[in-house]
Amino acid sequence: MAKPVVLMIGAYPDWDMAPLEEAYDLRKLWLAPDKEAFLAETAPQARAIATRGELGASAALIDRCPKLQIVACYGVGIDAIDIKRAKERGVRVTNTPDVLTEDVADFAFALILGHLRKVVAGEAHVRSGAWKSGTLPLGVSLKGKTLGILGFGRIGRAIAQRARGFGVTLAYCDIAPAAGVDAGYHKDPVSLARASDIFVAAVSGGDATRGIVNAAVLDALGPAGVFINVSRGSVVDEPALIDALASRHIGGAALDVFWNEPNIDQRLLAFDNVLLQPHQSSGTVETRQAMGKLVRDNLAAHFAGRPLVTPVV
Ligand code: 8YV
Repeated sequence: MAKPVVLMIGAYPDWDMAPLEEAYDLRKLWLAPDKEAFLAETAPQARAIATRGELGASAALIDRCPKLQIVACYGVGIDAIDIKRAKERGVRVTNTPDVLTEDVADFAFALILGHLRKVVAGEAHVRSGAWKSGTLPLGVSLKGKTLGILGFGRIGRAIAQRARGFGVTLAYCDIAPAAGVDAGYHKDPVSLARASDIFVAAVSGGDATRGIVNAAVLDALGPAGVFINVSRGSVVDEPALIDALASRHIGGAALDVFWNEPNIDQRLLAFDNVLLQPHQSSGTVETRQAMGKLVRDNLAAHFAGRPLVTPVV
C-alpha cells in the first residue's frame, strides 16, 4: 500500500526525520524553491500536515488539502493552527503537551537569572578582556522579589514550583483562582504587574490573549520591573514593549518569543537591558526527542485507526 503523503511545514531533528521518512511519503515544504508550485502538486495529495508550534497551519493551507485528515503539531502551542477550520473540515489536531513543561519552566529561570545577574554581559566582560580594567556593574537579587506569573496552566505552575526554591513571593493571574495555591491571585494583568518585580508571561497564545501585555501592563510593572516571555510573541503588544524599554518605563526584558520570528524587530537589538533568545525554551535533546516521538505516535495512531495520544480536536 502507498505510504500516506505527509506535508511537512518545517524541519524536525534528524532523529525524527528518519522514522518519518520510513513510514510516510514526506513532502518538505521548507526545502521547496518554489513553494507555490510545490503546494499546487502536494496539497491535493496530503493526508497529514506535520508542523511546528510557531509555523502552524492556516485556514488557507487546510483548505488547499482536500484529503487532509490530521494536523500534528510539534509543540504545545496550537495558536498558529486554524482550529476552527480544522473542526469544520473534520480534521484532527494533535500537539505535544506535558513533555516540554519542565524545560520551559527551567528556561524561564534561565532568562530571569540571566537577566538579573547579567550572565551574558558577564561573559562578554571576560571574553573581551574588560575584566582586567574593571568589574561588571552589579546585578539584582532574585531573593525577596515578587514574581508574577501570567497564565497559571501547566507551565505557569511549573514556574511557580521552581520559584519557591528561590525565596520569592508568588503572584499569578488567570481567568479564575486556582484551588490550594499559596500565591496571590490577580484577576487582571495590570494588577498583577503592579504587584510584580518580575512578570513572566506563561499564558497560551491565540486571539484570546493577543496583546494582553499592553502599555498599561508595562506601565504598571514600572521602571524596576522586568518582563520575561516564554509563551508567544503575540501575547505582548511589541511596539508598546519597545517604547517601554526605550523610555525606561520598565527595567528590562528577557524574551524567547517575538512577533515576527526569526526576523525580529531590529530595534530590540539596540537595548542593553534586554536578553534575547531564539525561541528555545523547549530546546533540549530530551524534550525535543519526546516531542518528536509524540508527533510520530499521534500520526501512527491516526493511520492505524487507534485513539490519538494527545488530541486537541
Ligand atoms: C517549540 C513551541 O519551540 O511548544 C510550543 O508551542 O513553540 C515550542 O516548544 C516549537 O514548536 C519547535 O519549533
